[in-house]
Amino acid sequence: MSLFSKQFNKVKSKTESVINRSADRHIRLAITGLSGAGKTAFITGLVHQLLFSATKTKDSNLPLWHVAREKRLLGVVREQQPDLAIPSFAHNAAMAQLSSELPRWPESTRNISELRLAIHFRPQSGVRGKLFDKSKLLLDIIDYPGEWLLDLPLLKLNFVEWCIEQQSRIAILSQQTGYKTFIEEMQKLDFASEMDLLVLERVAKQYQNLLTTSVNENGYYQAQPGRMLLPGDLEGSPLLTWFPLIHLSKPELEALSSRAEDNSYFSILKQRYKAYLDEVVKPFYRDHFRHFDRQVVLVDCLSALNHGQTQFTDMTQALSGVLNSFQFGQTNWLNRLFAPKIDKLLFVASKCDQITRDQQSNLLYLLNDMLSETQQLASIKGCDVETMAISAIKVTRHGLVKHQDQEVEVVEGRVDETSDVLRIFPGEVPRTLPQADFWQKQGFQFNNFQPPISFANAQKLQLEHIRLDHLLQYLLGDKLD
Ligand SMILES: Nc1nc2c(ncn2[C@@H]2O[C@H](COP(=O)(O)OP(=O)(O)OP(=O)(O)O)[C@@H](O)[C@H]2O)c(=O)[nH]1
Ligand SMILES: [Mg+2]
Repeated sequence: MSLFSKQFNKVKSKTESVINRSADRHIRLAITGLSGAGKTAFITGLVHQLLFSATKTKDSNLPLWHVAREKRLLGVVREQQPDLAIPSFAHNAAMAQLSSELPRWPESTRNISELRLAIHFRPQSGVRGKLFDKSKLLLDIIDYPGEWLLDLPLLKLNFVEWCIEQQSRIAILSQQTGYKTFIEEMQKLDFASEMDLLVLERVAKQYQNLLTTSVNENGYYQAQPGRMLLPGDLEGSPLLTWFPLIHLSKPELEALSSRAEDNSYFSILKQRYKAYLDEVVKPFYRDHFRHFDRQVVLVDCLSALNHGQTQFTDMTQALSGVLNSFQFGQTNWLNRLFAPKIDKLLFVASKCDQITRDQQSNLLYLLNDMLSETQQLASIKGCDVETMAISAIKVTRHGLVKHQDQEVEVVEGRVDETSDVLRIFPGEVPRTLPQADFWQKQGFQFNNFQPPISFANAQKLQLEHIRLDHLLQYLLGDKLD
């Protein structure tokens, strides 16, 4: 090697290490959404497309992703994740389920998980393009339950204020089985008296059951505290053994607050409420949320429509709750707590392969309408907000059938555990927030399709998607130029 090239390589590697250390070479991409929104399927599909597209020599399966279209993608590999204490995202297990004997969706997940990919690419232009023929972007993908974001408002409320606020949930809680027992038990108790641990645990369990039934069985979305739905390691711990006193008026609660002894039910509930905020809610924002660079929020509008009007309204409100966490420009107390740095926020209507092609733009309009209803988008400062409708793993086929001399769009897929394929017209997606008459007509049923039998035992499963390339260009395009 000549002296010149030695010198040049020295300069080059020095510069490379400087650039490597800059923020541009590393992205923490967080994926969230309420229970069942499609987070696990989304990450599985996205990672699959990334790993797969790097092996394609001919046409890219991600044509709208510039780095792939321009054939600058050199390789994508999984690397060791940076946070050793966070469970790894189970990508291989998810792929194994999709290609099992009877293909099925990956199982529901309960906790935060993470995975790191290294995207090797050829820079296109600019200083980096001139200096290097190869560059690397480290992409950390983090999956966490959206319910965790719904706990944020608790940080602004003390226990009494929170109990009063939870009274607005009585209409929904009272529809759940077990509500009568819960409320009667609370009415019998003197909350100023000495706490009996067994009673406290019993009533807390009843409250947790009300929340889980409302979400898992009756299609509601909001539940506080959010960890009661997905307790993970906290199951049964004092941090999750408490409940709101929704049967007491404000003066009654204030009187309790001033006279209750330290060992009373009231004081212990208050203490546990505070401990939950300090030991569960705040650490999430401090240790995780604060470090995210970009955020995807998945929204399953179709299931919410299936559930009905009150559930759909609940989902819109829950979305507003989720948006709260991103309004850092205005909420200074939040800024002090975790000074977030998210610069792109993407709301995604998921599972759009469940509807006919002509309805997909309606789905996007509907999501936009739900978000503008919350009137919070305008107050998100310093962060680019975008919306899209996608399918991370397309398991249906779209086609046309003749019906009374007209061509009608249909969706074909497997709707149950058998291998039968059905051809369905799922119905129309409303273009705007549905009005009362829409719910009376009920002209739709959006099915949960199963992965096709053709996935079974596939050696090299090649998944299809809808618009993941467009999504990748939005989320990563600027980092791969
Ligand atoms: N047709 C279709 N269905 C999807 C797609 N993504 C998710 N689904 C369906 O939605 C269900 C839930 O998806 P998950 O990925 O498990 O959702 P999640 O947000 O991770 O759910 P939790 O872990 O329970 O919070 C799946 O079991 C599928 O039935 C998609 O792209 N197309
Ligand atoms: Mg999941």
